[in-house]
Amino acid sequence: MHLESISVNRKSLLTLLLSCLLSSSLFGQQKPLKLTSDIPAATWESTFPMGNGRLGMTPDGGIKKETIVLNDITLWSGSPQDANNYEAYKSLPEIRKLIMEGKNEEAQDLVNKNFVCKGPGSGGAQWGKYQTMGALQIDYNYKTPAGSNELKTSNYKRELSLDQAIATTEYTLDGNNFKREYFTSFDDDISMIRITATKAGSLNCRISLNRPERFAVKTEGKELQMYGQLDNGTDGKGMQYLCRVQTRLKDGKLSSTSDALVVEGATELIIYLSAATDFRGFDFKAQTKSILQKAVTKPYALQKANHITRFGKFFKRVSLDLGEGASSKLPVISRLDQFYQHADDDPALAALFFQFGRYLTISSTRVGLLPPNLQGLWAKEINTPWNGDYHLDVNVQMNHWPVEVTNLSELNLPLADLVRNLVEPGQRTAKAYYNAEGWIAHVITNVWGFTEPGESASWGVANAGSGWLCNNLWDHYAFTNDLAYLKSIYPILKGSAQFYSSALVKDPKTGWLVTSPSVSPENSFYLPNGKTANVSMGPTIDNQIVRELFGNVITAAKRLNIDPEFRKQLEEKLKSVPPAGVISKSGRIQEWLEDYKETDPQHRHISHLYGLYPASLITPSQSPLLAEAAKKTLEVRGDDGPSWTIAYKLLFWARLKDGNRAFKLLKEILKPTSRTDINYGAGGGVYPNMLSAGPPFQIDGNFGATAGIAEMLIQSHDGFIDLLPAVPDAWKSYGNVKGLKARGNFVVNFSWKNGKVISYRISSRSGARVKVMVNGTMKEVVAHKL
Ligand code: FUC
Repeated sequence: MHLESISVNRKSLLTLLLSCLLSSSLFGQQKPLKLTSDIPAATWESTFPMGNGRLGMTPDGGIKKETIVLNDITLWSGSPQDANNYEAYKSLPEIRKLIMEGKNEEAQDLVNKNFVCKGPGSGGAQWGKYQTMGALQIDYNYKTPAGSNELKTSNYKRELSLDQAIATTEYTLDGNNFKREYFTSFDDDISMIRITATKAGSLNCRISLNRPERFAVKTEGKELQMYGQLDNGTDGKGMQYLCRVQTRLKDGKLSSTSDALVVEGATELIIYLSAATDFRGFDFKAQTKSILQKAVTKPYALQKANHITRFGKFFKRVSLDLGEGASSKLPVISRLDQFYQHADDDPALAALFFQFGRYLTISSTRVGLLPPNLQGLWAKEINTPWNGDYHLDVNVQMNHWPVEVTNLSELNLPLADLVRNLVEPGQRTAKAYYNAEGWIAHVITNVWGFTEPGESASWGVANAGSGWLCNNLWDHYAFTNDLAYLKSIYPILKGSAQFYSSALVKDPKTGWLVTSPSVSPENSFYLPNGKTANVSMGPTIDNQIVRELFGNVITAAKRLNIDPEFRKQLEEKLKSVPPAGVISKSGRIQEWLEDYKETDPQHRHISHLYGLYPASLITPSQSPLLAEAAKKTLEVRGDDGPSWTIAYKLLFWARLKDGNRAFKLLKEILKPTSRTDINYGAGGGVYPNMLSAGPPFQIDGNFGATAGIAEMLIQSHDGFIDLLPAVPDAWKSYGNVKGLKARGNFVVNFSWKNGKVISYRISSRSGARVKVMVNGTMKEVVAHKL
C-alpha cells in the first residue's frame, strides 16, 4: 500500500494550477479573519469578545467613555448544597405503576410532589449564577478647544483579529490618531490595553472599576483595586474576587484618587488588569499580585508576540478557505445583512463564522479549569439568563461538538473534569430517587455539583443528562485513541452505565428495558383522555443514549481488557434496550415509547434525533428507513427556533447528506438580530458581534454551527472518513481545508473544485490504515506519519 497523497486526476490539477495563477485569491490561502465595525458598540451584543480561557473582556470602543465588561469563568455565586429528597425512592414504584397504566398526568403530579429536588432548585440563591466581574471604565478627556463640546472624530474603526486574538479601536480627532489595542493574554494570564496617540502628550483619562453590586473600590498607591464577595445562599460569605489595575505611561503623569487612576499628558498608556477569584481555594490575592508584578515590567511588544504565539498554537491548527466574498471588506453587520439576502455571494463569511467558533472555544475554556457555560465566559450581568449555568439536555454538549473535529481536542478535558465532579453527588441522587447503583445527573448542573432532578417535573426529571455527558466524554477518546484518557474516564462511564443498568424497568407491552420516570426534553404530549403530560417511560432519547453508552462501555472494557463480568452484563441488557428508533404512524421517528401526539409539533428540542447526531445510530447508509423518518421529523419541526435549535438542525441535515438544506439553516442562524428577550420559539440569529442569539445571547448556537460547518465538510462516524459529504452548491466551485480531525486520530487536509475533491492528505501519528470516501469511491489508504 503506497502512502496516500493523491492527485485525483491530472486534468483537474492542471485546471486548478491555472486558476490559481489567474485568480487573485491564491488557492489554499485563508482570507483575513477579522470582525470589523465602523462605529462604537451601542449595545453589549455589538462588542467583540476576548478571552484566554479564564479572563474575558468586551470593550465597547466608546470615544468619550469606554466600558469594558470583565469576566472570570470561575466567578459564581451560590454554594454546594444537598437538595436530594432522600424519601423520593419510596414514591418510585407508584410513579412507575401510574405510567404503566397510562396515567401519566397523575404520575406527573406525584413527581412534582415527591420526586423533584428539595428547595427552590435553580431558582434559589444557593444554586448560584455565573456573574459578570464588573467593568473597567475609561473616561477620556480630549481637552477640546474652549467652548466646544463636540468631538469631531473620523476614520473610526473597531476590529477583532481572530488569528491573533487582538482587538483594536482607532479614530482620528483633530489630526491626532488614537489607537487602542486589547488582549486577554494567553501568556501572562492578564488583560492588557495599550492606548496610543500620535500627538505627544495628548492622552488624558480617568480609569475606574465598577460592578452592579457587591463591590468595593480603592487605590493603593498607583494600583486600583476592586474587591467583592458574592452571595452563597446561606451565610452571605460566598466566592470572593479581586481585580487589580496598574498602568505604564510614556510621557505624562499618573495620579490616583480614592477610587480611580488619573492619567494626564501621556503619549502611550498601557493598562494591566489582573483578576481572580477564590474558586477551589485559589489564593487570589497573592496570585493577582504576582501576575501583575511580572507583567508590568515586561516589554509590551514581547508580551504581544508571546500572546499571539500561545494563542496561535491552537488557532493555527485549522485553516478553511471557501473563496472570496463579495462583501468581505464590509463591517460585519453589513456582511450579515447582505448574507441574509444573498448568501451565495459571501462564502468567506461562513469560513469566518466557522473560525469565530474555534476562536470562541479557545477563548472560553482552558485545560484545568471550567468548560464554557451557557454564555461561554462572557456575561454582562448579575442575573445571567438561565443563571449562565450548564444545561445537560443539549446545551453544554453542543458547546463541545466542534472541539474534536476542529482540532482543539484538549479543550474537551474541562468538561471531563466537570463530569468527574458529578459522580459522587450523582451517586447520592441515584440512591435517593431510584435506589439505584452508579450515578445520575438530570437536566441542569452548576459548578457546585448539582445532580438532583430540577424543580419541576415537566423538564426536571430528564434521565438522559449523565449518559449524554458520558457519550461526549467518549468522543474525546474516539478522536484521539488515547487509552490513558479512556482508562481515566472509564469509572465515570461505568458508573453511569451502572445507574441505567440497575434503574431500567421492563415495559410489559414490548419487553424492552426503559427509563422511568423521564421526559423527552422539554416537550409534552396528549394522552388518549385528552389531557397532557411530559412524564413518561422510555422517551426515545433515553433509549438511544443508553444504547450508545452501553456500547461505549462494552468497547472500553474490551480495549482496556478489564471488567469482563460487567461487560457481559451490559451485553445481555443491551439486547433488551429499544432500537435506535421506532417509526410512527405518521412516518416520523417516534419521540416517546407510545406514539403520542406532541403538544408542540415545532418544539425547539428534537431530542429523538439524538441517534442521528451526535450519535451514529441512524445513518442514511446503515439505516435508510430511519434516516427517511428523521427527514420527515425535521420537516414537521420546521427550520426556525432559538439559535441552538437551528444549529442542531443544520447538523442533522449535514448527517443526512443534504448540503443545501444545511446551508439554508446556516443562513437562518446568521440572520442578524438585536433581540435580547428570552425566547423559546422562532427568532434565533446572530448579533452584530456574531455571537448567537437564542435570543438572548447563548453561545451554544455558535458552537453548534461551527460543528455543523465541519460536518458539511467531513464526517467520520460511519467507520470511514467521508470527504465533502454535504457540500452545498454555494461552496462547490472551490475550497480548501487543512487540519480537521477524524475519529481514529487522523488529521485531514483536502481541497475541491466543482464539488469534487481534487487532492487530499491524511496524516496520523501511527501512520494507520484508514478507509476514506472520495467522490463516491471508497479507498483504503495508509496515513502519512506525523
Ligand atoms: C434549554 C432550552 C432553552 C434554553 C435553555 C438555556 O432548557 O430548552 O431553549 O436554551 O436550555
